[in-house]
Amino acid sequence: MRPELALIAAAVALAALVGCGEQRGDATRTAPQAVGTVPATDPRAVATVAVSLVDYALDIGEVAPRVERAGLIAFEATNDGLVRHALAVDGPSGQERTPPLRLGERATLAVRLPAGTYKWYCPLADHERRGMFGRLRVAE
Ligand SMILES: [Cu+2]
Repeated sequence: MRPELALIAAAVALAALVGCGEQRGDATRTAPQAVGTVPATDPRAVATVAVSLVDYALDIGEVAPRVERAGLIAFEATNDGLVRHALAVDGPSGQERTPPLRLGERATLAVRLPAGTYKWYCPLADHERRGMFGRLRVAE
């Protein structure tokens, strides 16, 4: 009787070990990383830049905006103008932009930016030429 019980106990222990191994395997799987528009409260964002879109300028309250840290940056754009506007950032992988926003509408654009200087602007109609553009320095 006793040797049989010991054998059963060993089998149970082995099953538990195998079970643990499978759990470890599941835990190491990584979820796909989302890029683009994410909620403003995204904990992955290293910085948030609030910008007001007006007719016809990007109003951030600074002449040469600078973001202290490189990484995922959340741009919170609010249209405070009378016509439709959007916010675009030319990042390392091309243009990232919000949808067109009406007066009072707001969108958050998350862009992963290494250290450098980037152009941001309103991509609608001739708004960039009319003054809706600027340079954004990141960790420089
Ligand atoms: Cu515009």
